[in-house]
Amino acid sequence: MSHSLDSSAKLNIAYWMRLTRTLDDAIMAMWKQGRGVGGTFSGKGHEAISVGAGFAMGTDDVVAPMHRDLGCYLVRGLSPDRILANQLGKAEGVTGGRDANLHGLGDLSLNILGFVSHLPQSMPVALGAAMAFQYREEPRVALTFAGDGSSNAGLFHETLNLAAVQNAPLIVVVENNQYAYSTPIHEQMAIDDIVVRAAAHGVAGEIVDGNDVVAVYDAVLEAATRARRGEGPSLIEAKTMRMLGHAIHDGAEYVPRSLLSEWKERDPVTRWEERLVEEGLLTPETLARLQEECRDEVEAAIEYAERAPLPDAAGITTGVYAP
Ligand SMILES: Cc1ncc(C[n+]2csc(CCOP(=O)(O)OP(=O)(O)O)c2C)c(N)n1
Ligand SMILES: [Mg+2]
Repeated sequence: MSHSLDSSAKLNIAYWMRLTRTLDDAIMAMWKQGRGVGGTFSGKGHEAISVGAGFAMGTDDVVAPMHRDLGCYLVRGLSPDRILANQLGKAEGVTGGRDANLHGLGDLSLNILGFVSHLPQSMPVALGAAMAFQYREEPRVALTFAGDGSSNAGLFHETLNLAAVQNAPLIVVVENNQYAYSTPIHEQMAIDDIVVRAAAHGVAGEIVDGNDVVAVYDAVLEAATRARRGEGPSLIEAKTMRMLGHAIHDGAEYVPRSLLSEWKERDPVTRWEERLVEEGLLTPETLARLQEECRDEVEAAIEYAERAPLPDAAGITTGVYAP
């Protein structure tokens, strides 16, 4: 258990985890009600990873989250208003209505690199940022994420290899959620642990319980400390479960229900809340209030985003062609 988290940080983490879950649930409900635009992804089950990893980064560090990392965007300062406005294709969304999804959800003023695509196209971009920090002798780190499926792609290996050769301050959190779309992990690879791929490239590797926010936070913080000392890249395999389908259109009928109920017992959000109640940092009453605050914040964001204007059609070519 981390000694670097004081009571207020622990409560902060509880807030970010609950806000992430509440926003995620709201997005799923809106899309099912026909109030969404295009497709969307859920990160249900991934909250300890996205919040824990994001929380371990300094504000000067760069993060390149992916489609299951709503928590990381929130922790880094992208408000639910802006996220929802983007998801609904509104002018005030992060991409100005260009992409009504989690793709492109970046804001360089917050040191968030926009998500390029899965499999894992953000990884070499994050490595580029890490190499720039190293070149300028800045004590900054780049954090990015990849899925289990992504870890089979060439780009994953090329990026790890170059990161190791360059001794770059890069942290890759592999979100091993047991499935890549409908393909279970044992049909994707002949190894039990993805972390062995770190050793193959000369990168430090560690496995963590991806449903334990402090385990993720500790591992990422330690990797960042090592990277700042010039000790190079790290890969952290966070084992978890994708609790819904690949995206909103996918009912995940191919996932055994027993697997889901097994993982539900280890739900990262309620697990952390229960732990704080046990520690006496939350009472059932203060916990209920925190959950209500998150609901109110998400409700307000939905109202804002649904009322926000669509982009002006006259500007449709702006930002599309290089000047
Ligand atoms: C080159 C390419 N092929 C296919 C896809 C479609 N695709 C998007 S995500 C995905 C699976 C990703 O699985 P994983 O890396 O395990 O991440 P998860 O979605 O489980 O978090 C696929 C096949 C894509 N984005 N890019
Ligand atoms: Mg996966």
